[in-house]
Amino acid sequence: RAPGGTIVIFVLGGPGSGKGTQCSKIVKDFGFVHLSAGDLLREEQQNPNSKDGDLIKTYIKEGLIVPMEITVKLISKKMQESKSNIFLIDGFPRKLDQAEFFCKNVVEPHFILFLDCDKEVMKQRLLKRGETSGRIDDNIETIEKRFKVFKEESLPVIEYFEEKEKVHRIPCTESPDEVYLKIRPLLEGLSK
Ligand code: UP5
Ligand code: MG
Repeated sequence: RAPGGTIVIFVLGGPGSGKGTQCSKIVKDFGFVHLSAGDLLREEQQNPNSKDGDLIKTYIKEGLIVPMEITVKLISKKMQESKSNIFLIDGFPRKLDQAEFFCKNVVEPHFILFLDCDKEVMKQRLLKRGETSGRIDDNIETIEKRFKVFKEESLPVIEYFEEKEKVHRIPCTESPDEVYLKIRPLLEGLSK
């Protein structure tokens, strides 16, 4: 537990691995605050007063990682505004420098949930979701780019935290409920 009592859990995994789905289940049972970096960026992109909207849109459409100043600012603001002290940060950090920056300047994570999912399974989930999601990155061209960026830029983040012995690897090709059964016990000891 960091000074001030803040607990941060990073929920990481490839595109479509089920980060959002599992975080919703955790919120329902434990009441932690769920901060999806992707959702925060999409919200900012749609804010007409934001100067970063066009940039965010371009990066998301290309499956690229938005410069971290923008993302860290959005996450930190939500953390400061919250009365809660246990946060699930979903889909961030996505790059080694982001992980190092956040650990040094915001807080060290309590642990990492790494949703480890087969690429073909993730691809089928995203294509299916793309039929109705309206997300500009749920198309086959962008999905392939997201996989490449995940492998090249985001997997090193998992390795970085593995060296610190902070990673719980959760296989997640089974149903959402079955995956959640493996996650739930890891959270039971944490109190608000
Ligand atoms: N589904 C989920 N679990 C299932 C299961 N066990 N069995 C069967 N189906 C399952 O799930 C995806 C779909 O699969 C859903 O239809 C779900 O019902 C089904 P979801 O829970 O949404 O998976 P998630 O891992 O959250 O997938 P998401 O698409 O959100 O992951 P990404 O990491 O690709 O997207 P994110 O929103 O985090 O980021 C989008 C973009 O924003 C990035 O590509 C990047 O451009 C930008 N970004 C940054 O630049 N910086 C950041 O820090 C974060 C994002
Ligand atoms: Mg998500």
